[in-house]
Amino acid sequence: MFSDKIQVTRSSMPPIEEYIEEIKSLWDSHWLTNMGEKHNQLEERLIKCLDVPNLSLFTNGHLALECVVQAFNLTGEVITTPFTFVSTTHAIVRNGLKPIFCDINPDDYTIDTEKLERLITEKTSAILPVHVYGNICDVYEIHRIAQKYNLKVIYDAAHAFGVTVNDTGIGNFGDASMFSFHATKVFHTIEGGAITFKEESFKNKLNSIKNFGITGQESIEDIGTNAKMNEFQAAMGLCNLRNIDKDINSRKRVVERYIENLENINGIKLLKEQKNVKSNYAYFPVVFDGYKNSRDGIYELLKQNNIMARKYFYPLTNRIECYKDYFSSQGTPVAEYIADRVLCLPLYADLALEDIDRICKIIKG
Ligand code: T4K
Repeated sequence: MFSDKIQVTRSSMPPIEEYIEEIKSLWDSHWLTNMGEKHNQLEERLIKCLDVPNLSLFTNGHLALECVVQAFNLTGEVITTPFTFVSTTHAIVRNGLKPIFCDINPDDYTIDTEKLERLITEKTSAILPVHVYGNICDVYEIHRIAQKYNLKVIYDAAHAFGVTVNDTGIGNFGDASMFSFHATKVFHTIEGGAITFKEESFKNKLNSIKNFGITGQESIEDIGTNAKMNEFQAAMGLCNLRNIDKDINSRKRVVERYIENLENINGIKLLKEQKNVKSNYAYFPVVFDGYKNSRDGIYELLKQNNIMARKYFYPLTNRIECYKDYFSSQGTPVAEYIADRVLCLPLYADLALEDIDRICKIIKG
């Protein structure tokens, strides 16, 4: 039995002296929020790091998603997937729109583009796919479909910080992408998030919506909200960004160790590397399909040993309680199949390799 609990993840922390140094100037400026100096610095650095043309910071990923959906003035129906964190679906519904659930493909658990087109109706205004676990969607096929039907594309890229495809930052695809900088993410600002987007002029709209719709001291043009990132969050981001390459490399070593331990075992399905994609090693999902023990059995076994693996993403969002009378999960059988069998194993930069070996030993029985 492990003496200390091993959680599914653990926030990376910069050296405390580095954070203190970073926040010192706030005691001089007394400027703590509302698009301050650190906020603006972080925006500039993230534009470079993510290799995107435009970016706007938010207080968390969820509000970023809600705001970008609002900013595009979408109407009617938005096609998405239910194999995600509940935030994706809530962001659509809280904007008064109807989510239409498309199934996922069984290889990387992202939206199945072969099933997508038939869900488009005259009411569809956008597609909101999810780069789940940092696996990227078929961005080229989604682009083709969106062009054909004149639809907006907003990616939920909450898991995809730093991921590239064919050497292009993942935030360059679609009309906009949302990144989460929550404490549990590869890169974090305690709570936080960002929208990356194509059109430069869109920034004014996003900045207005995240700041109550205020566009000048005497003008309020949008029914906005308060979703601004404060200076302490931005300072944490500036520190964490200095260590991000090291962190992602450490995560890679963790993932490689899991693979060494768990590959080629009957009934255990691991994610395959995606072609031409640079991963960020955000999650380590394992699908137990025909294994000697079920997903729920392994979950309990690990828990008895103080290892807190998590069933991301079970239940599907079209099955959760608050939507049970609204949506059916009939149309997403692959998502349902995977949600019943998947378990995310602990993964963070400083997870000890011996701990991984012990976790795998428990799984292998
Ligand atoms: N879209 C997708 C696809 C997402 O996955 C998410 C967030 C969003 C949108 C929305 O973005 P944000 O608004 O969150 O920026 C966690 C996170 O809270 C959530 O951000 C994340 N997805 C989701 C997948 O996971 P829970 O309910 O599992 O969190 P919790 O509190 O159980 O934490 C999990 C483990 O993380 C803990 O056992 C230990 C560790 N942890 C947690 C916290 C809060 C830390 O090490 N430090 C911490 O401060 O949702």
